[in-house]
Amino acid sequence: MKKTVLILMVAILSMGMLFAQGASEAAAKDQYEIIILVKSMGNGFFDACFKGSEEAAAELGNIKTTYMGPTQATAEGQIEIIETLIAQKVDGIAISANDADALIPVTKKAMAAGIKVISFDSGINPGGRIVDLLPSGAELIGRQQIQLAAELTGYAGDVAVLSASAQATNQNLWINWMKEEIKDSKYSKMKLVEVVYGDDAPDKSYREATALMKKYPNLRCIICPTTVGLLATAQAVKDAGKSGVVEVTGLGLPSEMKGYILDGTCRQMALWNPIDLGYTSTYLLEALITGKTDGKVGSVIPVGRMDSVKVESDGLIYMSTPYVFNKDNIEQYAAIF
Ligand code: RAM
Repeated sequence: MKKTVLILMVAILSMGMLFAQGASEAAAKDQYEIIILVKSMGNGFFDACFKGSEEAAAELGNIKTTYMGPTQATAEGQIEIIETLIAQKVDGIAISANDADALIPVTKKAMAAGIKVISFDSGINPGGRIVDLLPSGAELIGRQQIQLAAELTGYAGDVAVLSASAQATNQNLWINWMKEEIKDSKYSKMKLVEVVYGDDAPDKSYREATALMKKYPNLRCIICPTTVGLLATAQAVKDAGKSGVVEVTGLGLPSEMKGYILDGTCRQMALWNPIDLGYTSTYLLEALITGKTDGKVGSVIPVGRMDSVKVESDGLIYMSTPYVFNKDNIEQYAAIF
């Protein structure tokens, strides 16, 4: 009887050891495969994010990073890609989400399969990712967009917003804060007439900007909280011969917008460093995959040359404040991103 118990115990113990060994083997691969899954391909902002991811991967030495995204900025396109990544058993995915909720079932499935999932730039709601890396607080970004427009228009006139897709998490949060900011009495002579969506597609954004100018003959400013929308709008306004009549501002890539900043079509705009965003996302994924962190609220996670980040409530991580670009500093930044 005693002997049977002993044999059973030995068997259970060695099974446990086997499992433990299996787990530690899985955690100690030479190279981990991560994916930077963006809203859509062909967007210079995300190209810069991926540059940062490659930089981090080279520093870390144990990460192979791959750049992916649908052709159009839709949740469906991203869901399809995530399904294939689950089948491929990648180790981690950093997603700039086309929808805060629609991706949750598939990212939950990925996490249940052992894949570390984070969102960056445009978030997935809690439950669908471990942490969400934000460039800055949404309030700061949104309020600043109205302030930039007010300075350009002398605090007066009709303004419109040309956004990315209607479901984009990040733009929608920023636009909500823009609507809050413009309620302040100092903007009483400014009116937000409409929000339109260019879907982060250059041609659709151009058409929407042109339509806004036709629909609102007294339009004084178009605010574009999207790098794709801003570039297309600057083009549309310039082509319409309305530079200086319809002011253009928003969030823009210095390298793409330099010409329009210098010719006065877009006299000021804001953005953060997308290279740093991709770099930090990659460090975060590596730390989660190798078990250096569990990403729980309160964790402080080292992120290479970006020092460290702290996980705040709801798993949110904030980077720094956006830069403001104008003709005096654009050349310097255009050379970087
Ligand atoms: C576009 C994308 C991205 C956003 C930037 C500002 O490139 O919509 O998500 O962060 O603009």
